[in-house]
Order: sequence, then C-alpha cells, then structure tokens
Amino acid sequence: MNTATAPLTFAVYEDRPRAMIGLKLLLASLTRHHPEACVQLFCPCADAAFERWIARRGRIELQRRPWARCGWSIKPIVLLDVLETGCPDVTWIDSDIIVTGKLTGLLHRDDPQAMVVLEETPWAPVPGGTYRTRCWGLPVGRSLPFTVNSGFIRVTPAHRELLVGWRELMQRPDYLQAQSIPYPRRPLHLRSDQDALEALLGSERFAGVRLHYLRCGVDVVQAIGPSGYAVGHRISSLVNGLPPLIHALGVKPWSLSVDQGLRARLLGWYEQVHQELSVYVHVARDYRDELEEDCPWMDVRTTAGRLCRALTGQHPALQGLPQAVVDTTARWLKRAVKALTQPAHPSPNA
Ligand SMILES: [Mn+2]
Repeated sequence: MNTATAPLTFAVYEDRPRAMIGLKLLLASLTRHHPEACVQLFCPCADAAFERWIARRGRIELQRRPWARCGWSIKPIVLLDVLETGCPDVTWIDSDIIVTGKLTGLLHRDDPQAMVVLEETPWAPVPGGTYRTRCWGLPVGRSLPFTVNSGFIRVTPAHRELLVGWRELMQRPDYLQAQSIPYPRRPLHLRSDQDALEALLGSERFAGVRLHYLRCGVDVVQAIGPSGYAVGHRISSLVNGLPPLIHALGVKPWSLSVDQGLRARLLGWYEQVHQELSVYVHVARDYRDELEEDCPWMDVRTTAGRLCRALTGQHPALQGLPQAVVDTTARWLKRAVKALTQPAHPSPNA
C-alpha cells in the first residue's frame, strides 16, 4: 500500500486511570482535526462510560488486551503490534499531547524510510550528541543534532528491526534497575524509553535510519514550565500560529496540587499562574464541554493570571510571555551559578 495515500493510523496507549482526562483531550482534538484517521487505542482501564464517549468520535478502535504493565517501555511493543496489521505507517502519540491542526505535513508520508520523532526541550540536561550511545556501551555511528523526545513517533515496516532492538534494550538489567529509582536520581542515559531509543539511533547499527525531528516552537511546544514555550517561539507564533502539537511534559495540568508552608505556597502560586496561562490549558478549554466531566483545573483563579490574560487579549502565546521571561532568566542564572560552582558534566558531546 502507498504510504502517502493510505489512511492515517495513530497508536495510543493509556493504562493509568488518573491520566484518562489527558487521553480524552488527545482523542477529542485528534479526531476534530483528523476525523478520517484510524486511531488504534490500547486502554485496558476503559470503562463503559468512556467506551460510550469514544463511540461518538471518529474511527477509534478500542483494544483492551491485558498487556503486562510496563510503563513507558510499551511504545515499541504497541508500534510493532500495529505494524503487524499491515498498515504502511503508524504514528505513536502520547496521551499528554493536544493537537491544534493538521498533522499530515509532519509525517514525511512520501518516504517509507523516514522516521519522525520530537526534539526534546532545549532545557534537557544533555543535548543529543553521542552521550547516550556511549553510555549504553554501543558502537557510535553518528552524532545526533538534538535530544530525542518519544512523545510522537512515525515509523514504517522499514523500522521493525529498530523497534525490536529498542524493546530488547529496555529489557537490560541496568535499565530495569534504574526504573526502580526516583526519576530525577536515575543516570541520565537510563531515565526513560527515549534515552534507549536515542542510544540506538546514534549507534553504528542504526546510523542509516532516516531521522526527522519535529522542531520545538515550530512543530511542537514542549510545555514544561513557562519557558518550555520559549520567548522567541511565542513571538514567532504571532505570525505563524500555534504549532500543531502541544505536549504537556512534566507535571500534568490536571494533577497540580498546592502544598502547605510558605515556600511551597509561593511555588504553588507560581505553578498555578503558569497553569492558568499555559498554552496546553488554553487549547484544552476549547474542549471543556465535550469532556463530560468537571475540569476545575482549567479555571483562572489568581489576579496575576486574570491580568495577564486581559492585557494580552487571551492570546495563547502572549498571555504567558511575562512569566516565560522571568522563568528563562531564572533558569539561565541557575545554570551560570551551577557552571561556576560545580565541575563540568563528563564530556556529553565528545
Ligand atoms: Mn508525554
């Protein structure tokens, strides 16, 4: 079958009841912009109400197969499974992504060899290079221009071997052991599935894979904190509109909690303002009536949030701009202090 003319196929997996609201936002936005697409949804925790909800939306094929819980490591397993059905290409999409437009132009569907991934936020601790390939002990085949983010991945049958290699790499005892450690304390190259994928893509064996990155600010907003949507990208969105993918990286907007204590309350207020001005939440509000459940996390409660929205005409890129400037400055200062007081990271780009 021709990849360019075959129906679009998306693969989505979710097994955490607390993340179902994100899943609904993904499905509502994806089927609004691509009503013709086939969505292979793997959701062992789907209940009857959810099943009725998806029945009213596009071509969503629900599968409840009881896969063993394996968290983020599920991605190659799901992609291989969908490729088995004979479709010429399939795109994984994370349940914490919301879609704002057509995705066809991002997928390189005229090239059956092309693999598409997201560029990780520029604030990631190690930017691409060969670091992960070396740390995993694989022979280096190429240096990658950016860190890979696996929230959105387009593959074809040409990538079966890579997917099998990815699945196998995540069975390694050092990786499995690292998964039992709290995320911030894991070795950088063993943090999650995308570190293993990047290690493989940089290795000699898979250096020939034709890799395309969807770029931050143009194709995707990696919405982690106010500066995840960078100041420059916000300004270019004034001309070009919002990127078609908004990825709620890190703490999810529907799970924000405000802790006690002055420092925690101040941080909580800062996070609350960010949430009220976040581009993800802005787009999500448009689907509020479709979700058929309460979403108090979409409300605007702080004076700062109301003020920024009023002064910018509730523009999705501009309303969070003042906080992004503050956040970016704070991050640079933190980096500068760290560079002065701590020894350099062991040659990540060598
Ligand atoms: Mn994600």
